[in-house]
Amino acid sequence: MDTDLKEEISRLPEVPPDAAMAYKQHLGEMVEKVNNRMRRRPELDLLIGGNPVSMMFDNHRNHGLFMSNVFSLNEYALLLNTIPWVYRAYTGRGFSFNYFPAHLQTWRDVLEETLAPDSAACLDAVYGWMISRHEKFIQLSKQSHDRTMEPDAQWRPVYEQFLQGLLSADRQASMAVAKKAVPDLARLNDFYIHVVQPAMYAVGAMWERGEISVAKEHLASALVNRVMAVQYIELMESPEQSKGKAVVTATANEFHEIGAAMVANALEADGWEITFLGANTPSEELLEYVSASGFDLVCVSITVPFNLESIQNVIQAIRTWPEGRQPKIMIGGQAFGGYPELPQKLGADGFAENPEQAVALADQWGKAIC
Ligand code: B12
Repeated sequence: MDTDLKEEISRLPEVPPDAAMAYKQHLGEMVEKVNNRMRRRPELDLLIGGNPVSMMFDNHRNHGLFMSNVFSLNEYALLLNTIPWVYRAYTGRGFSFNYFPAHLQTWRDVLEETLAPDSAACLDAVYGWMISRHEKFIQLSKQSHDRTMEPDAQWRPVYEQFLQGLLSADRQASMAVAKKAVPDLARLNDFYIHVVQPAMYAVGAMWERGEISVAKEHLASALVNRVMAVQYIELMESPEQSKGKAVVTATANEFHEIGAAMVANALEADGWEITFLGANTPSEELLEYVSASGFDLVCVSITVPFNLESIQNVIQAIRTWPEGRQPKIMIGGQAFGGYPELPQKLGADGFAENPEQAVALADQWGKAIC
């Protein structure tokens, strides 16, 4: 993280809860206004590099959600990784760097017009700061990608073959690599952490640079899901004795589910009774389900920072339950990369970086639960 920027954001005004709430409440309306103003700009085609206008609308929606999280959590550090990423991802697809100050200035105008002056003023200071650091964010966006993962030397050949299989849509080759590398459950977590995870990060980096299409990325995800399903069916055994009941899911609006599935499978292999809910479980539904079924452990995955607030809401709701009925809450996923203090700030009992750590932490808690 850039130290000068880190210093600067520490001086930005803290957003009062009512201003954060006003931003959230008016979000739909503000996105609409920003979309309408931006689409009318005569130089739009140049700004968005001839891309469909829906791609720009997507960014406005994601930007609004993200800023809403930044304001509600009062966590400006999130800006420092995310803004360079947004610059890189969109310019990789042909957007001009000039698009960013243009849309941020439009947000400023819309904020001023939509919110009460007090609320608008402190949020405006943050937007003003983002615009003033445009050149710096361009520079940062051109630096190395932070979302790649160097595979362990021992696993590199398997990783390379697996990645090749994914990129060339070769189902049989991917399956064969997985079968050979994971003859039994003991190798499963290593395969997840040293092969599948870096391979999917590489796929993501290629997508981010505009080197592969969304279709190719979808295909890689689908293949990984199939490989994991086959491994699950062939290798998973019923435990003799349950270590406890755990539910694993990705939070509301979170469509990334492969990491959560790995955690679910790793815990199940370790003897936990697992309910895996997959992606995008609405918070209210999750709370109802956990409350009705009496789980010992709730594991939630978050990849994109604009979904952080939803897990905070879930945690806060669980904390109001009678003590004996409160499950342990473990969180994980890429949204926490570079923010070690965030899981605690959100109120979770613990954070784990990967399935291996998740198993170790759950086992540590399990002893206390049982
Ligand atoms: C596949 C993919 C998708 C698929 C997901 C399909 C699926 N079935 O899961 C789809 C197409 C849905 C998708 C959508 C989007 N994606 Co996407 N996606 C990816 C990609 C290429 C791979 C994700 C993955 O499976 N990684 C592998 C897993 C194993 O890694 P992991 O999640 O980190 O999990 C490990 C740990 O974090 C941990 N862990 C994970 N969860 C948990 C939970 C607990 C409890 C614990 C203890 C541990 C733990 O354990 C895992 C194993 O070690 C990534 C690239 C990347 N870097 O991951 C981009 C990526 C995550 N996506 C990205 C983006 C931007 C998006 C979109 C916003 C794009 C858009 N404009 O619409 C949307 C978001 C939609 C939404 N609301 O969620 C960006 C995020 C950047 C950022 N700064 O936030 C990435 C990084 C791509 C990139 N390089 O730019 N995506």
